[in-house]
Amino acid sequence: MEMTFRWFGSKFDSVTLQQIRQIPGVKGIITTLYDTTPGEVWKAEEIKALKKEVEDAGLKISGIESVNVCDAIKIGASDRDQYIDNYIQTLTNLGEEGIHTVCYNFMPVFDWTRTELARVREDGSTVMAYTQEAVDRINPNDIFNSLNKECNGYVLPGWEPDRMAQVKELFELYKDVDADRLFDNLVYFLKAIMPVCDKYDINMAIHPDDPAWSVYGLSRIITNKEQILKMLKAVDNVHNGVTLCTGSYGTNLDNDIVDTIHAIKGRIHFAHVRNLKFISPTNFEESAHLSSDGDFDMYAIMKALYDSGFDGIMRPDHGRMIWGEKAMPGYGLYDRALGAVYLQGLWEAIDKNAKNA
Ligand code: DNO
Repeated sequence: MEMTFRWFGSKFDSVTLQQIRQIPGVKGIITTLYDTTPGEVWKAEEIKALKKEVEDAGLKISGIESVNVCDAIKIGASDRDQYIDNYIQTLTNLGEEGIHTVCYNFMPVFDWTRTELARVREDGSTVMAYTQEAVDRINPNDIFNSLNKECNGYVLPGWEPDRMAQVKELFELYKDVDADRLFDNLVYFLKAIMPVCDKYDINMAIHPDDPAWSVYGLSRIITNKEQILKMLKAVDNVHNGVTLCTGSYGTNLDNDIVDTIHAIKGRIHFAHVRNLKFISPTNFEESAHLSSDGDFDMYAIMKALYDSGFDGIMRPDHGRMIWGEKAMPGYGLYDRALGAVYLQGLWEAIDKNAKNA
Protein backbone atom coordinates (compact mmCIF):
# COMPACT_ATOMS: atom_id res chain seq x y z
CA MET A 1 0.00 0.00 0.00
CA GLU A 2 1.23 3.45 -0.82
CA MET A 3 -0.20 6.39 1.15
CA THR A 4 -0.77 9.44 -1.00
CA PHE A 5 -2.35 12.88 -0.70
CA ARG A 6 -4.63 14.75 -3.07
CA TRP A 7 -3.34 18.12 -4.29
CA PHE A 8 -5.15 20.38 -6.75
CA GLY A 9 -2.11 22.29 -8.03
CA SER A 10 -0.41 25.45 -6.79
CA LYS A 11 -2.92 27.77 -8.45
CA PHE A 12 -5.90 26.13 -6.74
CA ASP A 13 -4.87 24.54 -3.47
CA SER A 14 -4.28 26.22 -0.11
CA VAL A 15 -2.03 23.29 0.82
CA THR A 16 1.55 23.34 -0.48
CA LEU A 17 3.72 20.47 -1.67
CA GLN A 18 6.23 21.44 1.03
CA GLN A 19 3.57 20.89 3.68
CA ILE A 20 2.54 17.56 2.19
CA ARG A 21 6.17 16.46 2.19
CA GLN A 22 6.22 16.76 5.97
CA ILE A 23 3.33 14.33 6.49
CA PRO A 24 4.93 11.11 7.71
CA GLY A 25 4.91 8.34 5.11
CA VAL A 26 3.54 10.41 2.24
CA LYS A 27 5.58 10.68 -0.92
CA GLY A 28 2.92 10.28 -3.57
CA ILE A 29 0.68 13.02 -4.91
CA ILE A 30 -2.70 12.56 -6.51
CA THR A 31 -3.28 15.51 -8.74
CA THR A 32 -4.88 16.85 -11.88
CA LEU A 33 -4.81 19.71 -14.34
CA TYR A 34 -7.65 21.37 -12.48
CA ASP A 35 -8.45 23.99 -15.09
CA THR A 36 -8.91 21.68 -18.06
CA THR A 37 -12.42 21.28 -19.40
CA PRO A 38 -13.77 17.73 -19.70
CA GLY A 39 -13.27 16.65 -23.31
CA GLU A 40 -10.08 18.62 -23.83
CA VAL A 41 -6.74 16.89 -24.54
CA TRP A 42 -4.23 17.33 -21.71
CA LYS A 43 -1.15 18.81 -23.31
CA ALA A 44 2.11 16.90 -22.92
CA GLU A 45 3.98 20.07 -21.87
CA GLU A 46 1.47 20.77 -19.11
CA ILE A 47 1.72 17.25 -17.76
CA LYS A 48 5.53 17.48 -17.85
CA ALA A 49 5.47 20.82 -16.02
CA LEU A 50 3.15 19.43 -13.34
CA LYS A 51 5.36 16.40 -12.91
CA LYS A 52 8.47 18.56 -12.62
CA GLU A 53 6.86 20.79 -10.01
CA VAL A 54 5.90 17.77 -7.89
CA GLU A 55 9.31 16.14 -8.30
CA ASP A 56 11.19 19.35 -7.54
CA ALA A 57 9.39 19.31 -4.19
CA GLY A 58 10.78 15.84 -3.46
CA LEU A 59 7.51 14.04 -4.21
CA LYS A 60 6.10 12.08 -7.14
CA ILE A 61 2.82 11.82 -9.00
CA SER A 62 1.18 8.54 -7.99
CA GLY A 63 -2.05 9.02 -9.86
CA ILE A 64 -4.47 11.42 -11.49
CA GLU A 65 -7.80 12.37 -9.99
CA SER A 66 -9.56 13.03 -12.20
CA VAL A 67 -9.46 12.97 -15.94
CA ASN A 68 -13.12 13.93 -16.18
CA VAL A 69 -15.28 12.30 -18.81
CA CYS A 70 -17.28 14.81 -20.82
CA ASP A 71 -21.05 14.75 -21.16
CA ALA A 72 -20.98 13.70 -24.85
CA ILE A 73 -19.41 10.37 -23.80
CA LYS A 74 -21.75 9.87 -20.87
CA ILE A 75 -24.89 10.54 -22.86
CA GLY A 76 -23.59 8.72 -25.95
CA ALA A 77 -23.90 11.73 -28.27
CA SER A 78 -23.15 11.40 -31.97
CA ASP A 79 -19.77 13.11 -31.53
CA ARG A 80 -18.65 10.91 -28.64
CA ASP A 81 -15.93 9.13 -30.68
CA GLN A 82 -14.11 12.37 -31.18
CA TYR A 83 -14.09 12.97 -27.42
CA ILE A 84 -13.03 9.40 -26.77
CA ASP A 85 -10.08 10.01 -29.14
CA ASN A 86 -9.22 13.07 -27.05
CA TYR A 87 -9.39 10.97 -23.89
CA ILE A 88 -7.11 8.37 -25.48
CA GLN A 89 -4.64 11.11 -26.39
CA THR A 90 -4.69 12.37 -22.80
CA LEU A 91 -4.03 8.83 -21.54
CA THR A 92 -1.19 8.50 -24.05
CA ASN A 93 0.35 11.74 -22.80
CA LEU A 94 0.01 10.59 -19.19
CA GLY A 95 1.39 7.15 -20.03
CA GLU A 96 4.41 8.69 -21.71
CA GLU A 97 5.16 10.43 -18.40
CA GLY A 98 4.96 7.17 -16.47
CA ILE A 99 1.58 7.82 -14.84
CA HIS A 100 -0.28 4.58 -14.25
CA THR A 101 -3.48 5.31 -12.32
CA VAL A 102 -6.40 7.45 -13.45
CA CYS A 103 -9.51 8.05 -11.35
CA TYR A 104 -12.69 9.20 -13.10
CA ASN A 105 -16.42 9.01 -12.56
CA PHE A 106 -19.49 8.40 -14.68
CA MET A 107 -22.06 10.40 -12.76
CA PRO A 108 -24.55 12.47 -14.75
CA VAL A 109 -24.70 16.24 -14.18
CA PHE A 110 -23.39 16.37 -10.62
CA ASP A 111 -20.27 14.72 -9.27
CA TRP A 112 -20.47 13.88 -5.53
CA THR A 113 -23.28 15.76 -3.79
CA ARG A 114 -23.38 17.28 -0.32
CA THR A 115 -26.03 19.63 1.01
CA GLU A 116 -23.88 21.40 3.62
CA LEU A 117 -20.20 22.19 3.33
CA ALA A 118 -19.64 23.45 6.86
CA ARG A 119 -21.91 21.78 9.40
CA VAL A 120 -20.63 22.69 12.86
CA ARG A 121 -19.93 19.75 15.16
CA GLU A 122 -19.94 19.88 18.93
CA ASP A 123 -16.13 20.24 19.09
CA GLY A 124 -16.29 23.33 16.85
CA SER A 125 -14.91 21.61 13.75
CA THR A 126 -16.92 21.87 10.55
CA VAL A 127 -17.68 19.04 8.17
CA MET A 128 -19.50 18.37 4.94
CA ALA A 129 -22.90 16.77 5.35
CA TYR A 130 -25.86 15.44 3.40
CA THR A 131 -29.53 15.22 4.12
CA GLN A 132 -32.03 13.81 1.67
CA GLU A 133 -34.57 16.22 3.08
CA ALA A 134 -32.44 19.20 1.88
CA VAL A 135 -31.99 17.65 -1.57
CA ASP A 136 -35.73 17.19 -1.85
CA ARG A 137 -36.25 20.80 -0.83
CA ILE A 138 -33.60 22.48 -3.03
CA ASN A 139 -34.37 22.88 -6.71
CA PRO A 140 -31.51 21.20 -8.64
CA ASN A 141 -30.92 24.47 -10.47
CA ASP A 142 -30.16 26.16 -7.17
CA ILE A 143 -28.01 23.59 -5.45
CA PHE A 144 -24.80 24.97 -6.92
CA ASN A 145 -25.54 28.52 -5.69
CA SER A 146 -26.49 27.27 -2.29
CA LEU A 147 -23.20 25.33 -1.98
CA ASN A 148 -21.09 28.01 -3.59
CA LYS A 149 -21.76 30.37 -0.69
CA GLU A 150 -20.07 27.97 1.70
CA CYS A 151 -17.02 26.93 -0.28
CA ASN A 152 -14.53 29.54 1.00
CA GLY A 153 -13.93 30.86 -2.50
CA TYR A 154 -12.60 27.51 -3.80
CA VAL A 155 -13.96 25.61 -6.78
CA LEU A 156 -15.20 22.24 -5.57
CA PRO A 157 -13.97 19.26 -7.58
CA GLY A 158 -16.63 18.30 -10.10
CA TRP A 159 -18.64 21.50 -9.52
CA GLU A 160 -17.09 23.80 -12.08
CA PRO A 161 -19.01 27.11 -12.18
CA ASP A 162 -19.09 27.17 -16.01
CA ARG A 163 -20.77 23.79 -16.15
CA MET A 164 -23.08 24.53 -13.30
CA ALA A 165 -24.25 27.71 -15.04
CA GLN A 166 -25.84 25.38 -17.59
CA VAL A 167 -27.41 22.99 -15.18
CA LYS A 168 -30.84 23.23 -16.78
CA GLU A 169 -29.40 22.34 -20.18
CA LEU A 170 -27.48 19.48 -18.59
CA PHE A 171 -30.66 18.02 -17.13
CA GLU A 172 -32.21 18.28 -20.58
CA LEU A 173 -29.26 16.40 -22.13
CA TYR A 174 -29.63 13.53 -19.68
CA LYS A 175 -33.41 13.28 -19.77
CA ASP A 176 -33.44 10.14 -21.94
CA VAL A 177 -30.35 8.57 -20.43
CA ASP A 178 -31.69 5.87 -18.18
CA ALA A 179 -29.46 3.59 -16.13
CA ASP A 180 -29.16 0.95 -18.90
CA ARG A 181 -28.15 3.50 -21.46
CA LEU A 182 -25.66 5.14 -19.12
CA PHE A 183 -24.17 1.74 -18.38
CA ASP A 184 -23.89 0.90 -22.10
CA ASN A 185 -22.17 4.24 -22.69
CA LEU A 186 -19.70 3.46 -19.93
CA VAL A 187 -18.94 0.06 -21.43
CA TYR A 188 -18.51 1.60 -24.90
CA PHE A 189 -16.06 4.14 -23.46
CA LEU A 190 -14.10 1.53 -21.50
CA LYS A 191 -13.79 -0.85 -24.45
CA ALA A 192 -12.45 2.00 -26.57
CA ILE A 193 -9.79 3.05 -24.08
CA MET A 194 -8.56 -0.40 -22.98
CA PRO A 195 -5.95 -0.71 -25.78
CA VAL A 196 -4.15 2.46 -24.69
CA CYS A 197 -4.42 1.37 -21.05
CA ASP A 198 -2.87 -1.97 -21.99
CA LYS A 199 -0.09 -0.26 -23.90
CA TYR A 200 0.91 2.05 -21.02
CA ASP A 201 -0.25 -0.13 -18.14
CA ILE A 202 -2.76 2.47 -16.97
CA ASN A 203 -5.22 1.38 -14.32
CA MET A 204 -8.57 3.10 -14.73
CA ALA A 205 -10.29 3.45 -11.36
CA ILE A 206 -13.93 4.45 -11.52
CA HIS A 207 -15.15 6.48 -8.58
CA PRO A 208 -18.48 5.40 -7.11
CA ASP A 209 -21.54 7.60 -7.22
CA ASP A 210 -21.85 9.68 -4.09
CA PRO A 211 -24.31 9.39 -2.48
CA ALA A 212 -24.82 5.84 -3.67
CA TRP A 213 -28.35 6.40 -4.89
CA SER A 214 -30.11 8.43 -7.51
CA VAL A 215 -30.26 12.16 -6.88
CA TYR A 216 -32.83 14.37 -8.63
CA GLY A 217 -33.99 11.43 -10.71
CA LEU A 218 -30.61 11.17 -12.46
CA SER A 219 -29.38 7.65 -13.14
CA ARG A 220 -26.58 6.40 -10.94
CA ILE A 221 -24.90 3.16 -11.91
CA ILE A 222 -21.86 2.64 -9.66
CA THR A 223 -23.56 2.32 -6.33
CA ASN A 224 -23.08 -1.17 -4.92
CA LYS A 225 -21.27 -4.48 -5.18
CA GLU A 226 -23.58 -5.95 -7.83
CA GLN A 227 -23.22 -2.92 -10.06
CA ILE A 228 -19.43 -2.88 -9.79
CA LEU A 229 -19.21 -6.60 -10.51
CA LYS A 230 -21.42 -6.09 -13.56
CA MET A 231 -19.11 -3.33 -14.79
CA LEU A 232 -15.94 -5.32 -14.14
CA LYS A 233 -17.39 -8.29 -15.99
CA ALA A 234 -18.60 -6.24 -18.95
CA VAL A 235 -15.01 -5.18 -19.65
CA ASP A 236 -12.99 -7.95 -18.15
CA ASN A 237 -9.55 -6.41 -18.26
CA VAL A 238 -7.47 -5.76 -15.15
CA HIS A 239 -6.99 -2.15 -16.28
CA ASN A 240 -10.71 -1.68 -15.83
CA GLY A 241 -10.87 -1.25 -12.08
CA VAL A 242 -12.31 0.82 -9.30
CA THR A 243 -11.64 3.44 -6.71
CA LEU A 244 -12.87 1.95 -3.47
CA CYS A 245 -14.27 5.04 -1.79
CA THR A 246 -15.56 4.03 1.62
CA GLY A 247 -17.31 7.34 2.19
CA SER A 248 -19.27 6.97 -1.06
CA TYR A 249 -20.30 3.29 -1.02
CA GLY A 250 -20.79 3.68 2.70
CA THR A 251 -23.48 6.36 2.29
CA ASN A 252 -25.88 3.50 1.69
CA LEU A 253 -26.04 1.51 4.89
CA ASP A 254 -27.10 -1.56 2.90
CA ASN A 255 -23.62 -1.68 1.37
CA ASP A 256 -21.24 -3.94 3.23
CA ILE A 257 -17.84 -2.37 2.51
CA VAL A 258 -15.78 -5.29 3.81
CA ASP A 259 -17.71 -7.78 1.72
CA THR A 260 -17.42 -5.52 -1.35
CA ILE A 261 -13.64 -5.29 -0.95
CA HIS A 262 -13.35 -9.09 -0.93
CA ALA A 263 -15.73 -9.46 -3.87
CA ILE A 264 -13.77 -7.13 -6.15
CA LYS A 265 -10.25 -7.89 -4.99
CA GLY A 266 -7.56 -7.48 -7.61
CA ARG A 267 -9.54 -4.73 -9.31
CA ILE A 268 -9.23 -2.05 -6.61
CA HIS A 269 -6.56 0.26 -7.97
CA PHE A 270 -7.09 3.17 -5.65
CA ALA A 271 -8.61 3.53 -2.19
CA HIS A 272 -10.21 6.62 -0.66
CA VAL A 273 -10.62 5.80 2.98
CA ARG A 274 -12.80 7.92 5.25
CA ASN A 275 -15.50 7.63 7.85
CA LEU A 276 -19.11 8.84 8.11
CA LYS A 277 -21.36 9.56 11.07
CA PHE A 278 -25.05 8.85 10.52
CA ILE A 279 -27.74 10.86 12.22
CA SER A 280 -30.32 8.84 10.25
CA PRO A 281 -29.89 6.66 7.13
CA THR A 282 -30.33 9.73 4.93
CA ASN A 283 -28.65 12.31 7.11
CA PHE A 284 -24.92 11.85 7.51
CA GLU A 285 -21.81 13.91 8.09
CA GLU A 286 -18.16 13.34 7.26
CA SER A 287 -16.46 12.64 10.58
CA ALA A 288 -12.79 12.33 11.44
CA HIS A 289 -11.14 9.19 10.05
CA LEU A 290 -10.97 7.48 13.46
CA SER A 291 -13.43 4.58 13.87
CA SER A 292 -14.80 5.95 17.14
CA ASP A 293 -15.69 9.30 15.56
CA GLY A 294 -18.05 7.80 12.99
CA ASP A 295 -19.99 4.63 12.17
CA PHE A 296 -17.46 2.64 10.15
CA ASP A 297 -15.03 0.12 11.54
CA MET A 298 -11.90 1.49 9.92
CA TYR A 299 -9.80 -1.38 11.22
CA ALA A 300 -12.10 -3.89 9.51
CA ILE A 301 -11.93 -1.90 6.25
CA MET A 302 -8.14 -1.67 6.31
CA LYS A 303 -7.87 -5.35 7.25
CA ALA A 304 -10.13 -6.33 4.37
CA LEU A 305 -7.91 -4.36 2.00
CA TYR A 306 -4.82 -5.98 3.49
CA ASP A 307 -6.25 -9.50 3.44
CA SER A 308 -7.44 -9.14 -0.13
CA GLY A 309 -3.89 -8.32 -1.22
CA PHE A 310 -4.47 -4.64 -1.97
CA ASP A 311 -1.16 -3.10 -2.97
CA GLY A 312 -2.31 0.05 -4.72
CA ILE A 313 -2.45 3.68 -3.79
CA MET A 314 -4.57 4.98 -0.95
CA ARG A 315 -5.41 8.44 0.25
CA PRO A 316 -7.15 9.90 3.24
CA ASP A 317 -10.34 11.48 2.01
CA HIS A 318 -12.39 14.49 3.00
CA GLY A 319 -11.30 15.88 6.33
CA ARG A 320 -12.96 18.15 8.84
CA MET A 321 -11.97 21.79 8.93
CA ILE A 322 -10.08 22.20 12.19
CA TRP A 323 -7.62 24.51 13.94
CA GLY A 324 -8.91 27.58 12.14
CA GLU A 325 -7.85 26.41 8.71
CA LYS A 326 -9.47 28.01 5.66
CA ALA A 327 -9.36 25.68 2.69
CA MET A 328 -11.46 23.97 0.09
CA PRO A 329 -14.17 22.11 2.06
CA GLY A 330 -12.98 18.58 2.77
CA TYR A 331 -9.50 19.31 1.46
CA GLY A 332 -7.64 21.14 4.19
CA LEU A 333 -4.23 19.99 5.36
CA TYR A 334 -4.66 19.18 9.02
CA ASP A 335 -7.43 16.64 9.30
CA ARG A 336 -6.38 14.79 6.17
CA ALA A 337 -2.81 14.60 7.53
CA LEU A 338 -4.19 13.11 10.76
CA GLY A 339 -6.13 10.65 8.62
CA ALA A 340 -3.07 9.67 6.59
CA VAL A 341 -1.09 8.88 9.72
CA TYR A 342 -3.96 7.04 11.43
CA LEU A 343 -4.54 4.83 8.39
CA GLN A 344 -0.83 4.04 8.18
CA GLY A 345 -0.88 3.16 11.87
CA LEU A 346 -3.71 0.69 11.31
CA TRP A 347 -1.87 -0.78 8.33
CA GLU A 348 1.39 -1.20 10.25
CA ALA A 349 -0.40 -3.02 13.05
CA ILE A 350 -2.28 -5.28 10.64
CA ASP A 351 0.91 -6.04 8.73
CA LYS A 352 2.92 -6.82 11.86
CA ASN A 353 0.17 -9.01 13.24
CA ALA A 354 -0.06 -10.93 9.98
CA LYS A 355 3.67 -11.46 9.84
CA ASN A 356 3.91 -12.61 13.44
CA ALA A 357 0.92 -14.89 13.19
C1 DNO B 1 -14.80 14.40 -4.13
C2 DNO B 1 -14.12 13.40 -4.97
C3 DNO B 1 -14.76 13.26 -6.33
C4 DNO B 1 -13.90 12.39 -7.22
C5 DNO B 1 -14.49 12.23 -8.59
C6 DNO B 1 -13.66 11.28 -9.41
O1 DNO B 1 -14.21 14.94 -3.26
O2 DNO B 1 -14.00 12.19 -4.34
O3 DNO B 1 -14.90 14.54 -6.89
O4 DNO B 1 -12.64 12.96 -7.35
O5 DNO B 1 -15.79 11.76 -8.55
O6 DNO B 1 -13.85 11.56 -10.76
